[in-house]
Amino acid sequence: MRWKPDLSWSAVTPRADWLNRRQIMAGLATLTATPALARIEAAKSPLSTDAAPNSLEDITSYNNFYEFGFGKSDPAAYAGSLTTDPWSITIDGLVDRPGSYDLADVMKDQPLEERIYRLRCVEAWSMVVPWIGFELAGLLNRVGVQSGAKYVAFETLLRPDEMPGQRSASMPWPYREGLRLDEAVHPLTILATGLYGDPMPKQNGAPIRLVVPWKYGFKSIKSIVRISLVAEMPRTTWNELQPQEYGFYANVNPEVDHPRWSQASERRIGAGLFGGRVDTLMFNGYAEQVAGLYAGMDLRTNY
Ligand SMILES: Nc1nc2c(c(=O)[nH]1)N[C@H]1C(S)=C(S)[C@@H](COP(=O)(O)O)O[C@H]1N2
Ligand SMILES: [Mo]
Repeated sequence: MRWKPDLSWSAVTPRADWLNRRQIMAGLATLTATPALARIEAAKSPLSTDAAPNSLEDITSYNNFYEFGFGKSDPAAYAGSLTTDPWSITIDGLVDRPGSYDLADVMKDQPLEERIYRLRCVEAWSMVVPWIGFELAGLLNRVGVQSGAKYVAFETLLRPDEMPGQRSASMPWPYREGLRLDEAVHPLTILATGLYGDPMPKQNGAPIRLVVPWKYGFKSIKSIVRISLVAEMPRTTWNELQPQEYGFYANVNPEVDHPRWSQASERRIGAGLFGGRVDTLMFNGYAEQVAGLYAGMDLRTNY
């Protein structure tokens, strides 16, 4: 986002203040005790793009994860201190089986697939990422969605001890996002738990994050701890901060410019300073699969 918070946490909090001794020791222990990460078995999917994925280096060094700072390299520098095990997700609202589920339970019986998707940030840069994940629809089926549910709301972990950005009030925490129910159960919508065949790097939203490839990247909320089935359109972080700039739908649309910049093209990260500009595609190239979700809607007013 080009939106500037009035007070950036990094300007007021020297790193040493929040990286305390306990965290340093815990970090060292994990470093020495963790064996090589197990590779994840995942089936290939016809829903993957055949575009060349970005390098692991690009994907893990150029990130937006404001809980760790506003700079693109802040998440890689600071997310290492995030404890992602144990992890549980509260599933509540209009569901038959609400509760607090362990990550392993959330993933139980959900077939993991590799999904190579384009990721288009509203700031007009993009990447191609080989996610590992499962369809959100599978999880929603398992918990039983009740008939009054129209939307799905998501929340990121709130843990200022480990997420230094959350010590600044420049954004309302926790980060929140939401989807309409039909968007949430679309087969392209996944909960991703890894990429490049390994568990999710922390800067990319470990241990589990949403990926909705036809929407601007800010919809793809990271490090999820709550999923709520609700009747009304839920509040979402960027819409709340700048409603004229960030709508609830946030479908990638080259014809509807952001108030402060064009959305007609994008800079493909890693493609070099001069070679990297490509045209932005309607629904980020997924129009064939998702345009029907918006039949009859004015996409200029429902941006
Ligand atoms: N919790 C949380 N989720 C988030 C963000 C964030 O700041 N906090 N940034 C969003 C934005 S703007 C983008 S473009 C993508 C970036 O995902 P990546 O860093 O894995 O490329 O994550 C999205 N999810
Ligand atoms: Mo973004």
